[in-house]
Amino acid sequence: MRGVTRQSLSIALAVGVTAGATAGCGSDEQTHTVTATDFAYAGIPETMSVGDQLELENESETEIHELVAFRLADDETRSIEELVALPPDELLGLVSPEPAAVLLAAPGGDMIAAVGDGTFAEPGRYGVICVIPTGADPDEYLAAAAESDGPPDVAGGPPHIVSGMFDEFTVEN
Ligand SMILES: [Cu+2]
Repeated sequence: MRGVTRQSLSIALAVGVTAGATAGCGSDEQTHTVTATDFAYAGIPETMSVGDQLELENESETEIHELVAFRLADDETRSIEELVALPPDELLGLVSPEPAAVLLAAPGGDMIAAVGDGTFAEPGRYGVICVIPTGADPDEYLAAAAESDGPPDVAGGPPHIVSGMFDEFTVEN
């Protein structure tokens, strides 16, 4: 079941790899540094302004982490806790057709922007998830990612969301 979750999400995320976010044109954009640990995010603001940007730093010594951000429908009222507990196909449907951003960082490595650049141009509520397999080798993961159109299917345990690696934020005008 958990393996199915990871595979389904990988398929979903593969669709969005060529998408690019466009930076806003306002003058007050801020960059918010998000710190990833095993297994949580720190520094994701509850509310950001259109044009604000997230950047990812990884403080784990062993795990590669990612920040997959996807805009939720305007009529979506469920919390991110409820959404990540949904059956895999339903969570897949929320991330499709493409996430707004996919940022990756290996332990001690620089951020890699795989989808977008971490800038959010559209107001709304966003979910954030990390679906990297627990225990995946960072070098193997990045090498495989460079060869594929989306997150690779590498060996590992359940995706990090199972350990609580998810969050949400709102973007306002
Ligand atoms: Cu993670």
